[in-house]
Amino acid sequence: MATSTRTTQRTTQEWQAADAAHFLHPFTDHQGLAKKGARIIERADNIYLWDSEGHKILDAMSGLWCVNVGYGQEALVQAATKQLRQLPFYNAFFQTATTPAIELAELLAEVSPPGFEHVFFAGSGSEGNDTVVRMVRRYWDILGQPNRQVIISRNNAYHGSTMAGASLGGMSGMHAQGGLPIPGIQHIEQPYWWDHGRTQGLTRSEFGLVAARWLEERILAIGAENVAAFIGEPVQGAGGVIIPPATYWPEIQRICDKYGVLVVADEVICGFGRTGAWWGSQTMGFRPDLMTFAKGVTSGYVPLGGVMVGERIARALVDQGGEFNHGYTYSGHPVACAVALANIGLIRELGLVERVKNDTGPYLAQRFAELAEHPLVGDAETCGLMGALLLVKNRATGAAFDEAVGIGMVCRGHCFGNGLIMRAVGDRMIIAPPLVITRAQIDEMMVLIRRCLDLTLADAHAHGWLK
Ligand code: PXG
Repeated sequence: MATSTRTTQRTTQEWQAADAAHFLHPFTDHQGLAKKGARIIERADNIYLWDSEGHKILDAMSGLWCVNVGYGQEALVQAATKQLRQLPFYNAFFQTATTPAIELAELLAEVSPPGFEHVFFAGSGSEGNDTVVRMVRRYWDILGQPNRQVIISRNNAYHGSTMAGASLGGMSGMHAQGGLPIPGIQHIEQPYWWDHGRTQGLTRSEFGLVAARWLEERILAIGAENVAAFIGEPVQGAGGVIIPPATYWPEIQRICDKYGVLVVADEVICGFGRTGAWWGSQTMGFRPDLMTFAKGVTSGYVPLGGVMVGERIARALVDQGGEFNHGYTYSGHPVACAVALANIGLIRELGLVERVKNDTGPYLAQRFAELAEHPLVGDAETCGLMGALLLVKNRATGAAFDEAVGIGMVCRGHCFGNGLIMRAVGDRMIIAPPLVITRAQIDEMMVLIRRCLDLTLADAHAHGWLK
């Protein structure tokens, strides 16, 4: 078991006070947090975390969709320390390279679909998507079609929190702060059957085609000669694990091919085995031109992101483009690349992608189908090792709870109180456990989920929220 990494001995309250005094957290209302005090996480092993009060917590979110190989993997620790000693940093700008970056580029090409022979490294998913914006616009410049500027994305997409990432994303709360989106980015409706198809009386597969054709309508409205690319997460993660119908992505591909529009898969969550294939685009049946990655590439042990660059863009950049005036200090950071090499090696050695596809993914689907019978659950869906439970007031009609109830947050509170980390996105309770999770641990997770649903149901009865 890992030893504590704290530098000084303090009580939980002392940590919380120092946290409130100095640490501005991402996406956080700090007044609210200061009243409660942050939960201090001190150590982890496999799929479990321990907080500063000694509570053991089952981490059904893999940190933040990233710890694919689970915590405490010594191979990654060794890879980092070895590289830190040998060469902690060197850049890749001035006609130099480091060996871990070269080897990782080679390995990423190996685990990517045919036609992906090149990679551009960044430090995070957001930076990867900034690279995407610059690269697709540069591509069309090189091809002599500089008018192709517009990138089409979707409502409720998440593509990061930099100016470009937040603009590509379709989160209204993010657009409301800081004058976003930046010019040249447009959004169509998301392929969320429950909200946009079910109520129209469409089957899921009919709806998939309808939702894809919203893209065609938008391309025609803008003029195909002005459209650079379409970007989407194969399965929307932060938006609430929105799994599109199987008909959606192939139709998106057909439309993009028809109008010569580039396809970008944001694989930051779906990549590296999450859906039961190396890439979510493989599970969803489409062939992107670019794939953004981060998170699972290092299982979150150190930060790394980037973009897999498909053949037609790579050929334009390499053969015709001259210098592409873009890059980051940490593009190809040797320590991050060394950890990624060890991580991908471990994913292969443990057969995690196959395990998700053939064993734990189908098992999670089966266990989630049982949860669909719970009185609070209107819909239960999984894709590989991501899953969502939609909490509804009335299963027969699908009627939603009053927004003021915040049923998802009520349920999340019970999760926190019962040793389970599950996220609430609106009324959708979502999970994405580490890919090393076993069937027995899935059973253990199901006991906790069911307990939290039952406690939430009891609250709903007690407070009259079901009326
Ligand atoms: N694309 C996708 C699809 C993501 O999920 C990013 C890009 C940005 O990556 P970085 O490394 O810049 O954070 C993400 C990140 C949530 C949540 O609440 C999800 C993410 C980040 C923070 C919170 O589910 N995904």
